[in-house]
Amino acid sequence: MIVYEVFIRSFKDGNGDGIGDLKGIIDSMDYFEYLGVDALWLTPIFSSPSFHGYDVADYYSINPLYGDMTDFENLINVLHKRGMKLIIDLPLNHTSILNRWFLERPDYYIWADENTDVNETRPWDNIPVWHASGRGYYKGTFGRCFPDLNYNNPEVVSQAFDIVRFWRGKGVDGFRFDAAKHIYDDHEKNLKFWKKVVEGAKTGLNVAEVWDAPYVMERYADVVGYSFNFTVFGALRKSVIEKNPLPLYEALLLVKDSISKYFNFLSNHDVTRLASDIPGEKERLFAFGILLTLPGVPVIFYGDELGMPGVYDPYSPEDVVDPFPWTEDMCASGGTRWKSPKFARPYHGYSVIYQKQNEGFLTKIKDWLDFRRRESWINTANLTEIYQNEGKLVYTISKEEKSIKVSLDFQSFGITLS
Ligand code: ACG
Repeated sequence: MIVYEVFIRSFKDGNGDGIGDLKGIIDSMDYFEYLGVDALWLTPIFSSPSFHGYDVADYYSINPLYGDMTDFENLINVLHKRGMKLIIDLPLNHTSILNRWFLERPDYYIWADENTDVNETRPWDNIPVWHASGRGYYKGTFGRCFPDLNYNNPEVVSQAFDIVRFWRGKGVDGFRFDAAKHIYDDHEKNLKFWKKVVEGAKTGLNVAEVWDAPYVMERYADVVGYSFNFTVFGALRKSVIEKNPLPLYEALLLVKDSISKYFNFLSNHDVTRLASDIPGEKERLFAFGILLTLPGVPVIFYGDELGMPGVYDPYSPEDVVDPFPWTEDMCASGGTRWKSPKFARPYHGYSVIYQKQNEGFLTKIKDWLDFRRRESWINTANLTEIYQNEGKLVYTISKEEKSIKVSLDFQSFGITLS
């Protein structure tokens, strides 16, 4: 199974307003089939005042810019008919400040009391967590517009369960649980919460977004089904950039026993795109080769298959979600134009059409995608016999009678399978 992350607003416009939408995704089925992906992960689809949608105004709605519930049901039907699955992104930690709960149900949110240090900041980047309002200070880990929900209130917990059941009832195959470690300030409590959520969702294909140490991510994977593999993500890039197998080798040793519980990835909407860190095509193809030979579920961030560049800037996060270049001019029907392309510019050879006609990166990566589709057993394979020396890294992937030895040469960027 291969998963493809679609940032809806930038992907394909189906109704001519220049904004990517659900109908546009339906219109893209042949492309997904060409790539050979088995599941889509859609970034949040709900009503929201932001371009990314991680601040939800109404969990039971479809953002009108992306379509309506009928479009959503159509999308599920079309995907399922083609044998593909749908994972939706669900940010349950916080809502939008415009969610009516924020006005009507203050008890659904977290308010400072006399013991609270309202100058508290996030441990990883010193951004303030508490925000002043006419009703006192409220908590918003991701900023003033993203008030955190209060999961010490049982009503909020049951709201979360209802939301998950509702979307499972619509036919979604699973969820990406956004910011999964932030629900409570305590992993044990979080794990209990997610266990119940997943039971309510009757399992499904679920993945926790927990950007943390490997042993932490692994615990969430055990409960939810999968975790994103931030360990391999960082190490893989470092190894390719530095032409040194050591970072990846060390990362693989840390995650090898649980590798099949991970969604492995090279980029996502929160980081600099692969092509901006690794501009060389040979090196990038090598990175894809590693991704597609590792057990677990490989995830491709839309546009990485074309070598779209994009440098992440937390103050301008839309830089990494440039419009998907279907055509070189980027303004043909279906192209999205809600923002000007900052990095993936027109007439630079990024488009699907250009690459198909000129044997671009897309056609080269296709060989690796086809390989992974043929060898789909790798998803649940074991990773063994990992060693490195003299600029090479070797590992074996095996399952029952099947086995492949993968030799990676970090000097020539060659991959040998035997
Ligand atoms: C998710 C989404 C993201 C979204 C939100 C909010 C959450 O993917 O798009 O933002 O709905 C933290 C959170 C994640 C969050 C990222 C952006 N991602 O935990 O849930 O921020 C450290 C911290 C992590 C932190 C990370 C960020 O521990 O918690 O992620 O830094 O850089 C090693 C360490 C590891 C450390 C890393 C990196 O791996 O083990 O602990 O992680 O190094 O140093 C949305 C929008 C944004 C908008 C935001 C408000 O997409 O544009 O700004 O909302």
